[in-house]
Amino acid sequence: DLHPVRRALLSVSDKTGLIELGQALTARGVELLSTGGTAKALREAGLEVKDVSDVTGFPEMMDGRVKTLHPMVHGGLLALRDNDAHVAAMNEHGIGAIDLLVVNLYPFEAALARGAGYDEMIENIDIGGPAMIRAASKNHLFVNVVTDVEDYDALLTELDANDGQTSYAFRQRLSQIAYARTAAYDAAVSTWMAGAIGEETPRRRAFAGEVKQTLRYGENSHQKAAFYTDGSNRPGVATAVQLQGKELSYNNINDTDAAYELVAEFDPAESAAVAIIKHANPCGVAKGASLVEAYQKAFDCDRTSAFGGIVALNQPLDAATAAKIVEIFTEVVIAPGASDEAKEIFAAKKNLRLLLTDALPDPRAPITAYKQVAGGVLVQDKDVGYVGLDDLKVVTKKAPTDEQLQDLLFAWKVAKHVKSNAIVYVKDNATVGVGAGQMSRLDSANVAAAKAGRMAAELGLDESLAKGSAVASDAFFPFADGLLEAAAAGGTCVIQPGGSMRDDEVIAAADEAGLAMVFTGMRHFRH
Ligand code: 93A
Repeated sequence: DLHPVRRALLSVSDKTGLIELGQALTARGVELLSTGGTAKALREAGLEVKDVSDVTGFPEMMDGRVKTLHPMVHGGLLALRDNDAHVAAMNEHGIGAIDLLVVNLYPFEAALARGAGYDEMIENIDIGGPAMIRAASKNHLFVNVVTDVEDYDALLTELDANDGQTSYAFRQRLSQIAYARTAAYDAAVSTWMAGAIGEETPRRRAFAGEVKQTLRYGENSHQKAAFYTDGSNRPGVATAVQLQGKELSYNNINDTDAAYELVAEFDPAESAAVAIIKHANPCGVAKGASLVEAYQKAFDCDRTSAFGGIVALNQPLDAATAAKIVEIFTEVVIAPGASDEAKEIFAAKKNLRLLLTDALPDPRAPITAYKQVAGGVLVQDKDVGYVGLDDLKVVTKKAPTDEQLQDLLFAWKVAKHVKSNAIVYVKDNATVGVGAGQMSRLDSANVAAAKAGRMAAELGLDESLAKGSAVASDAFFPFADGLLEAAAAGGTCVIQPGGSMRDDEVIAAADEAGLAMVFTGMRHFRH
């Protein structure tokens, strides 16, 4: 199954490593063919190279739209070398076999990232490149196809190990990688178009992704895993720059994303905010007059869980906050920037990972979300639902005060980021109890209350942190029990979607308990 490489076609937009590869192939006696820009670069480096236009007998035309789309090229890539009829056709038409194709495509994703206009995006859609890649990939019985600069070395190693030949298994691997590349490329085009034409329903979407990082393992050590960017270049964990600390793990990335998307709900121009996350759920979220105050308040919600947590800030990390954070063990900190002084403080903590972005994630950006199920994939719009003061409907005799309204809306924003069933107690713009992921709403209310009580004891306070708190429930209370549990824990006002068959019962119970309650008309399930 070894097959020699005698003739190669090189056509690359990204010329990284091209000269070295051209030299290495020439040194191994491989004849080089190339398209315009690639040939020019090779020639300027003193290498001998034949123009594809000389092979096809056609000049590159129509602004380069037609360069390699020709039987002299595609016949050379697709012909089965052990098939008499194919060989006869090659001889009849003077088609030379191409044993190696090296292509990287027009930089569509880079054009997208820099926000190029419609016409420029269209011109960046490569046609000839993918056509050749697909042809070469199909014919991997004989042909090698390299689509990633990172694979140049592997190709040369394979050639040297096999006296200028490659193995079938090697060509199969290259082929598989190549199809992943063209699939991701077309997915990027389709995803871009969906946005460009305002097609917002998540129908007929392809997944566009490029491996950013091969992870050591997945959620557990026996699971293989990788981290993909989606080509959108949106601010967030996928595009953050890591300044220090060990490589991020799968769970780190998941938790960091949860933390950053939550904290981004709070406008940095209005106030500083901090979210601390454990196992993708917040164990403390707070706004503050300063970042360090917000951190302290978030930390005081659940100091036990905050240990080894992931911290997200909605403002650039400053020295005071950095000094406070390093007092306990923290896995990751992510922020929209950091001061030099803050960076210096972190530098002393080698294991602490610091991730910085230029901007916060946009909590309203329309994004498609995927979830795998056995035999299928569920696709939906990301939950970018937003509830403001004007959307609230007071349903109890008692109306919330302005301060209570602030806390209710704060609690609501947090609840959106807590796994259902979510119950969140908030006081003075800080969570004081979070009940996440229980199978009954009553249990979540209990968990949140228990945490608020335990933390109060730890802080040496006589009454639960939840005393006088605002309570958010991500979905309606189906019965009065959960609501009454929240009232018993110290809740004085409630925010919930409403819409239960028993709303009347629940409202009556709220009135009886002296609670003020508002309905949002929107729920935030998160499963
Ligand atoms: O415009 S194309 O779709 N038409 C083609 O026939 C074609 N053949 C190769 N683009 C085409 N290519 C692409 O040109 C390659 O995929 C590569 O990205 C680029 C290399 O052009 P140059 O060698 O002129 O820099």
